[in-house]
Amino acid sequence: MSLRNIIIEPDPILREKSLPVEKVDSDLQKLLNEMLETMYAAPGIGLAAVQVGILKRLIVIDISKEKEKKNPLFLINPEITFRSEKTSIYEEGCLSIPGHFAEIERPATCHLDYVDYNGKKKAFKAEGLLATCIQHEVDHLNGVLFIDYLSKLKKDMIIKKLIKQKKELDKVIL
Ligand code: GNR
Ligand code: NI
Repeated sequence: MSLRNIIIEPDPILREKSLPVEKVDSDLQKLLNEMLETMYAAPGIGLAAVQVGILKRLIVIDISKEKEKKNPLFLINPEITFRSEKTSIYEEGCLSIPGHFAEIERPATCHLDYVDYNGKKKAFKAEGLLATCIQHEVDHLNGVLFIDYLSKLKKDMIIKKLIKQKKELDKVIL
């Protein structure tokens, strides 16, 4: 099992729209498993394929707490079919925007159609942190990041810091 590298903003790949998956085969399942291990290692509660440089509509999520049993979700071609009027606010972070967090308001509940790990069409209703996480991940598949919901001033400040961090990293590696 190999871990994948997580792409950090700013990177044009993160702004691309991911493409639907045509079929679920063992290569795709291997990628999903590597995404899950990469997410657990980070650690994070969700990961979209684009964050490891693959423009496919694939998401892994596990919002279980440390002491609880793991509860991985593999979501292929996820489509949000309903968003509630009622909203909720969560402090969001993103593995592609390390070290930055912000309160983001989103629909409190959503309904999701998707294809599961075995290629079967499924649907469920989500609320709470799961609903927020699903919307955060589906945004990734459309090239959207949580900082896009902040004021231009806050967003620019975060991007500036990320660019600086990348430059510092380059120095260390050289
Ligand atoms: O690890 C993550 N935590 C998180 C917290 C609140 C709302 C969304 C998330 S997703 C994030 C991992 C990530 O970047 N997924 O794309
Ligand atoms: Ni993210």
